[in-house]
Parts: sequence; structure tokens; C-alpha cells
Amino acid sequence: MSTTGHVDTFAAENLPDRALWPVLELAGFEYPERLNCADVLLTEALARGDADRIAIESATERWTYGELAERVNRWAHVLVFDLGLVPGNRVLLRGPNTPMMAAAWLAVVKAGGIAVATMPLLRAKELGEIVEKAQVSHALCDTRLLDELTATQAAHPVLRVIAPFGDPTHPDAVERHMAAAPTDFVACPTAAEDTCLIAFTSGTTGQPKGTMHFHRDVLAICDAFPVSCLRASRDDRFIGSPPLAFTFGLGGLLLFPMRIGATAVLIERPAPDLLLDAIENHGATVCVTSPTAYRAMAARVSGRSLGSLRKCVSAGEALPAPTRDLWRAATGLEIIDGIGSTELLHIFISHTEDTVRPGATGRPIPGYSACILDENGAKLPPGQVGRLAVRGPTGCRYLADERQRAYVVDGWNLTGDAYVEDDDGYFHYQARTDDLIISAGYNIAGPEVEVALLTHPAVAECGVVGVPDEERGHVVKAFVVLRDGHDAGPETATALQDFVKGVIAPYKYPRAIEFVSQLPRTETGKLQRFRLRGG
Ligand code: 3UK
Repeated sequence: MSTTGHVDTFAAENLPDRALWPVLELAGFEYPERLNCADVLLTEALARGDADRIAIESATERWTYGELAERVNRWAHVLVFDLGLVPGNRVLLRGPNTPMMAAAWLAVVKAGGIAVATMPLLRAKELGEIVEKAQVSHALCDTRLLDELTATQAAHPVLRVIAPFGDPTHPDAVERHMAAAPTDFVACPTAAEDTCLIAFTSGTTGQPKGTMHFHRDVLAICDAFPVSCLRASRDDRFIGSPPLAFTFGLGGLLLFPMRIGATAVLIERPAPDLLLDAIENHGATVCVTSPTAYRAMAARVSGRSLGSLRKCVSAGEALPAPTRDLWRAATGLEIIDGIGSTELLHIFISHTEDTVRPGATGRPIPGYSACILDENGAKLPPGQVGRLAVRGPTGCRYLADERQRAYVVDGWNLTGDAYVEDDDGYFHYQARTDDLIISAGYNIAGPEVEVALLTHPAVAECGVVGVPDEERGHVVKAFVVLRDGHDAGPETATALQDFVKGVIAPYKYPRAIEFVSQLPRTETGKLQRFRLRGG
């Protein structure tokens, strides 16, 4: 292993034991031993002659690659010389998706810091858990979100420095220091295997888990899914909803466009109507969002001109085939579905528009392998439901966490998903392994019942879980959001139940139906099933 560029060795000391790492398949993903991924992304853009091309734009900003590089350098300078950042320090980032937030991420990494980006909705208590776990010394925070972070600092003095950005009129704004800083900055000579980011999982229960990723991992995800499945070009304009703190958003909305000299369009509030407005206003060509957002947007496209759009990526949750159909009917576009995870950093099973198989997530993307394991870790043949196991150029390394032993078994990453492989090597999502419903001895996957319900014209959204039942152990219960104009009464419930019995095996039909006005979701767009179960 090459010598580290870190002075603060916290990350190296808190990596899991090498024996507990997943097997890494690095063929085709070889990088120099000394590597600073932020520097590579910026320097290569300038070397390609992209200095005058637009790197990032928002409702109010428009930065070329040349301007972005300058701002990152100024910011890195402030971090090191004004704020005392030492290579290897953990730096918390907090803010909505803005050009300054993106520049902050790049500056931290270029200066050899470790970026710990956090979801904008987190409160002081949750931020405190992250600050303690990652021993965060510095935070860069959008001025609009300062309050919760200041409260965190009061309880966690390990967080020494909070630097506000976004509003240059704020007396302590980073922008004021940046104005006086030089426009060049020599990147910290980090090693390919130095940690450059710690991403906390969007897990809904239990202590948050920090996943550690190296400089090389960042380039590996840029050279995997975008090359084999997305196949975007330098003239593309990427837009979407996931926060940059969610690695789905970090890759899809910042790293992937930068790797090819394309444009990242960042929007702060990603509600479906606003995302549609922004696609029109910015002439976006690549959209990155969740299945629910595609479903909500499909109902609102009429009268709009979305002609610029040419590629659509969905991840975070399974894409129900009826949602794929609605979006195709509304826009003519075939969604590219992909499963990724915070542990593996980005997407590892997916497909192109030409190799789509509705109902399947796709096949392992080049560089990754996947298989289905039974309870004892033995490989299952096609057609049998089991636990998804994956390996490739990236993989799970939890920060000081015993749960490493549960996610990585025999070198495979176990994502916690139940999948089945078909005879052509396509992987079909069933459910999260702990979400499979066992009712009167039958194994029922909630998402399959959801797909059936979603084909009914009255259903806008739905979530299906098992609820305890004396007689059957559990029964299937559906929470349904109706489309406007449908009556939330017993007649509609019976109609939906009969409908499901006609679409899938009758024993899977929801014995209970509850109409709700919205479903509980995480900031990453995932349905919170534990809340539907009453947890
Ligand atoms: C589920 C999917 C079916 C699945 C993520 C793309 O979602 C991401 O990371 P998380 O750590 O969650 C991982 C879990 O989410 N999932 C994600 N995508 C799909 N299930 N089909 C899909 N297409 O349970 C997985 O184990 O929040 C997604 C890129 C980066 C990411 N971090």
C-alpha cells in the first residue's frame, strides 16, 4: 500500500480489519497509488480544454469548469490556512444542493480532508451522533441551516469550527475569506486508499452507520455505471432530486457529470412540480430521481415541454413496472433502473435503455458480480428467492462498527435484499429480507402486492406491509393514497381487493386496506415500512 497523505490518522485506525473487507474486484478500475479524486476531476476537466464549459448551474449561479476550479482552490485555501484543517480531519457538510455546497465537497477532498455530508433535514441530536462517531472537527454549513448545528456544537465540543457559507452578508461567511484567498492550491497528495468520504446510511432504525470510501472508490463509481449503463455525453445536463449527502445524488448530480465535462444543474427544492419546472428552465437532459418522483411527475407532464430530456435514472427503491409504463407513456422515455447502496457507494446492478426487462433491476454492471445465497451462504440456482450478494471495485467498510460482520460475509456484500435471478441473469427484486411477510405459512413480498395495486387507476401511491394477526401470524395490509376523485370508502377497498386477486395469486391480496393522504418517506425517497407497521 502506498504511503498515506493523511496527517490525522483517525480514518486508517478505524477501518475494519482487512480480513473483514469484502473481496475487491479491481480489474478495469486501476488508478495510480497517489490519487486525489477531487484534483483528478478538476485537473482533467481543464486539461481536456473544458475551462469555459459550464460545470455547475442553479437558479441563480452559472460556473464554468475554470471558475469552479478557482473557487474550490480558494475554498481549500481557507480551509487549510484560516480554519486549520489538517489532512485526514473529518469535515461535516450541511446544506441543500447548491453550487457552493458542491464546491465545499470538492475543496474538503482536494485539501485532504474527509467529507461527511449530512442530510439537510437532520436535527441537532442526529448531527451529534455523526459528529461523535466520525470525530468531526470542522463543519461547513449553509447559513440557513446553522441553528441545529450550533446546538450540536454546544453538546459536542469535538466540533471545533463551524464555517457558514451561502450568504456573503453573514459576518463570518466563508465567501469573505475566499475573496482574499489565492486562486491556486496544490492538492494534498493523498493515497488511492486514503478515505475521502464517510457516508452515513439512511437506515431508518438503530445507530447510524458510517461507510468509509477511498479516493479510488470515487473514480471507480464514475467509471462503472455511467460508462456501462448511463452512457451520457459531455453535452448532457444532469438534474435531479437526491441530496448531495446521499451518495446516489453525489454521484449522479456532481461526480458523474464532472468526470465527462458535462453540466450539473443543482436545485434546492426537489418537489415533483419544481423538478419539472427546472427540467424545462434548464433544458436538462439527464434526470436522476426516485421511483415515487417519476410516478408523481408522470401525472403532471401534460402541457409541459420536456423535449430536452433523454435519459432518466431511478434508484433508492424498486421501480414498479407500472411506474415505468406511466413514465414511458407520458414522455416516451425508458427509465434506467439501478440498485445501489451507501455501502457500495453507487449502483451495481442495472441496464441500458436497450436491455431493459420490466420488473427486473437488471444485471450486474461490468466490474461487479452478484449471486443469490440461501440462509447458510450457499449459492442458489436461478428461480429461487434468496439473499443478494455482490462484489466489485467498491464495497462495505463501516467505521468502527461490529455490523461489518453482518454486511460482509465470505467476501460478499450482503445488501439485505431478497432477490431472484432468472435464466438470463437478470436480477428481480422481491423485498428487503426483513420485510418479507409470512402469512398463514405463505411467503409474500410486499412490493409485489404494491405493483398489483399500482396498476389500478384509482391508486396514486401505496405501501404494503405485514401486520400481526392472531390467526395467520401476519396479514397483508395496504396503505393507499388515492388519486383525486376517488372515494376512500369500503366500496373502493373491496374493489381494490378484488382487483389484486385478479392480477396475482389470490392468497397475496391485502386483507386490510387503509386510505391515507400520504406515505411516510425518508429524505432519500424510501418508504418507511416500519412506520406503517406501527413501529
Ligand atoms: C434499496 C433498491 C430495489 C435496496 C443508493 C443508488 O439507495 C441507495 O443507498 P441506501 O444505502 O439504500 C440501499 C438499499 O436501497 N434500493 C436502492 N435502489 C434500489 N431496491 N431497486 C432499486 N433500484 O434495499 C438497497 O439495499 O440508501 C442507490 C446509488 C447510491 C445509493 N446510496
